[in-house]
Amino acid sequence: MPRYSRFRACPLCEAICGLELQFEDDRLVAIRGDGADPFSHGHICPKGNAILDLETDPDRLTKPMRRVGDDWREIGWEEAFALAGQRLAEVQKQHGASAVAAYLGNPNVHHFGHIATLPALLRTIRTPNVFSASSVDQWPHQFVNAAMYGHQFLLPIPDIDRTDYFLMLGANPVASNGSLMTAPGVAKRLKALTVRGKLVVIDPRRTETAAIASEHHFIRPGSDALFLVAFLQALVRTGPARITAYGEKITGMGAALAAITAIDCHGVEAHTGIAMTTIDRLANEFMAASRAVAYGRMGVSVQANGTLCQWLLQLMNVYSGNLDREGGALVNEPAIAVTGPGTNRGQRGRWHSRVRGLPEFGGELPVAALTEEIATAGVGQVRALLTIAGNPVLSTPDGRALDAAIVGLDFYIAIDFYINETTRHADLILPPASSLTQYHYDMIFNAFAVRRVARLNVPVRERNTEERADWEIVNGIGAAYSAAVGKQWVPLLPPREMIATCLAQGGSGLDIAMLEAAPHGLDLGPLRPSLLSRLETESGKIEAAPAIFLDELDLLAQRMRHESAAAFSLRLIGRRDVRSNNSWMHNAPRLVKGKLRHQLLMHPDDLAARRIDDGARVRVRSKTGEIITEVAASTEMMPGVVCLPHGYGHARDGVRLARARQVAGESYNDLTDALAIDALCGNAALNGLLVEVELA
Ligand SMILES: Nc1nc2c(c(=O)[nH]1)N[C@H]1C(S)=C(S)[C@@H](COP(=O)(O)OP(=O)(O)OC[C@H]3O[C@@H](n4cnc5c(=O)[nH]c(N)nc54)[C@H](O)[C@@H]3O)O[C@H]1N2
Ligand SMILES: Nc1nc2c(c(=O)[nH]1)N[C@H]1C(S)=C(S)[C@@H](COP(=O)(O)OP(=O)(O)OC[C@H]3O[C@@H](n4cnc5c(=O)[nH]c(N)nc54)[C@H](O)[C@@H]3O)O[C@H]1N2
Ligand code: SF4
Ligand SMILES: [Mo]
Repeated sequence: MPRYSRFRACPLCEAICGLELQFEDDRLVAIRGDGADPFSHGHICPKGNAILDLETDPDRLTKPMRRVGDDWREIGWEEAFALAGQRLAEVQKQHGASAVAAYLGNPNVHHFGHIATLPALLRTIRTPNVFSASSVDQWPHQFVNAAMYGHQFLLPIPDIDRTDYFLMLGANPVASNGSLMTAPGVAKRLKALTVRGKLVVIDPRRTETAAIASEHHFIRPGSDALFLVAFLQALVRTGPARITAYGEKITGMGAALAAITAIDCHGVEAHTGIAMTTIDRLANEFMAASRAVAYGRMGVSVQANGTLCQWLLQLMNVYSGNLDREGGALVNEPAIAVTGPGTNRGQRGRWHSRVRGLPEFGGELPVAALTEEIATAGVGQVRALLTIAGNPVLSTPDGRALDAAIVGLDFYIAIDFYINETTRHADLILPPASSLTQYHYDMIFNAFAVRRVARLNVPVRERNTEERADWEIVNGIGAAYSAAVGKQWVPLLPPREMIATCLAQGGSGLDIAMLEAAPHGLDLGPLRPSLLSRLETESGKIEAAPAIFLDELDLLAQRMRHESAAAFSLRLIGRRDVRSNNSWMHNAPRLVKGKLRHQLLMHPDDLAARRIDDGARVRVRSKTGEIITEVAASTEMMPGVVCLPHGYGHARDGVRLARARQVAGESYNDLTDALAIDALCGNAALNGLLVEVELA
């Protein structure tokens, strides 16, 4: 049988690696990295290969499924769209617009057919109750960008290939392949950096990234804000701020530094685990490096001080003169613009959540408020739900409570191809065809990439006639809903047309024909300084000291004094593994075979203190809930800190994932607390959770 290859970027994580997909007839038979991709240079990880499993997964739905009691019945697409539109309209007619809520999961950002079409559907449904995985993830970054630079996506990205000094907090790109830093083959890039200069990792676990770093320091979970304050104070001691490069385009640096230097950092070692002498040395190195960058991700974002941490990290780059500078942190200039006129800047507080009064950000409410909006009776209560490519029961705080609340809904529609821990409760599931059958342009990750790149992904095979693509499903629901409420639905164009329009408006000079002529993608060169001319703040300047950040800094100092008196117990943090993808790829046989990856990691001294043996079954208890799982002794852990991956716990009634159900492990988010949020932006605080561990 003759084999032929088609080329396409991987849709599974932010690294957007080019893949070579080999077919025999219409059958996908092998996948390897695309050596001709000028950005990923042939890199591929085990998940990229697992696309083979996803494409042939017998549990993957291809037709709409309607719930009938405890069972499911296949129905036709037109019947499914009509039902969806009619039920959403009925619920809103009876209970008001906000009675319908939507939750958008992570894969939406990886599929043009979702990200480009969903805003129109959500506008038509007109609900204030829009939630997404962004508020269990990168809201602090978006929030800080909006406050300092005037747009949530004016995101400074570490110039990983040119920097000489990389200070990294709470990120493990060797496992996660990089986040808010699209850098395919990141391990190679980091190794090159450690030859040329220095990578310093600050993390409560000696991670895969820490293992290849020049230097690693344990830090007590949740104490990063104090570490960063101490770091900035140390920078100040090295000499004046190098901000002349920003000219008139910065304001508030004096106020920011005054507030930061006023904080008493004498307790920094007791609080963080890192000595002041170490911080001083690192700060001296950071200032002395010709090109340096500070960066923090999940570990410092998804915690109570997430926003403060992101602000302080920006200030470190500003202070050392490394913002908007080659080898420092630069904003990409993507071919499809995500900033500028007509884009979502990231406004805040235009409405508030009903129960807790949490402010909206960028058109969304914090997902930590979703359960209470469903479960609390009263005017405006959520009674119908639409989830799109998400699994909030496993991925959002206090998942068990959400699980219970969803059961009480009047109607629940899921756009997903799996019956997972969340969608098992749906009344209607609408499964999209494989994205390999659709045009795709990575709007978000081209914008967050460490180089200026562009790549159009064309369908590599036909979709089966009985299937519908994501954008067709959105159109189907939109049209049926509009008909039911007497509105006009303007059909959304197919992705190829939309991509062509977006490129034409993007002002990069690229058009779709040029991208079609470059099947492996285009490299447009390294990042360039552009932030200063693109600021969207009202002042037209970098706002170094937004008032709410200064207020929060005050509170931080107070909270720390309070906390040092509190009893110290174990703190729980998360982890990622190259063979996992949030909650949804444990049904892929090639990812879950071999060694177990779900265990709670704990330092041998902490085990010994509790007379627990390596491998024992343990009960992990938090204020919110408890789980029982296996423990593994690990000297990778900082004493006093335990570590559990999220996205496990599949063996629940009604979950139709045959392979995943056999994978051991429980859900991290059965322990987390929906009330624990980063007060500044409303992002969930999942890392650094206080827990107890005992023999089960
Ligand atoms: N404790 C803890 N919790 C966390 C995290 C953590 O580190 N610790 N991480 C958080 C982060 S960063 C994130 S992004 C979230 C993720 O949270 P979610 O987005 O809620 O969860 P996923 O596990 O990504 O689930 C994705 C769903 O999309 C479906 N899907 C996959 N591809 C497609 C597609 O092409 N179309 C459609 N329609 N559906 C598709 C899958 O079947 C799956 O049901 O989890 C968050 N939760
Ligand atoms: N293989 C794989 N890759 C993925 C994903 C996946 O599930 N699997 N998910 C994708 C998604 S949606 C995202 S958002 C990215 C996330 O990408 P990363 O942010 O790189 O991912 P994590 O591995 O969660 O890294 C968080 C690190 O923070 C540390 N940490 C926890 N608490 C603290 C703390 O209080 N302080 C400090 N300093 N560190 C702390 C943890 O030990 C961990 O090493 O990964 C993406 N890539
Ligand atoms: S690193 Fe990410 S983009 Fe690359 S192959 Fe793996 S999952 Fe796909
Ligand atoms: Mo994420």
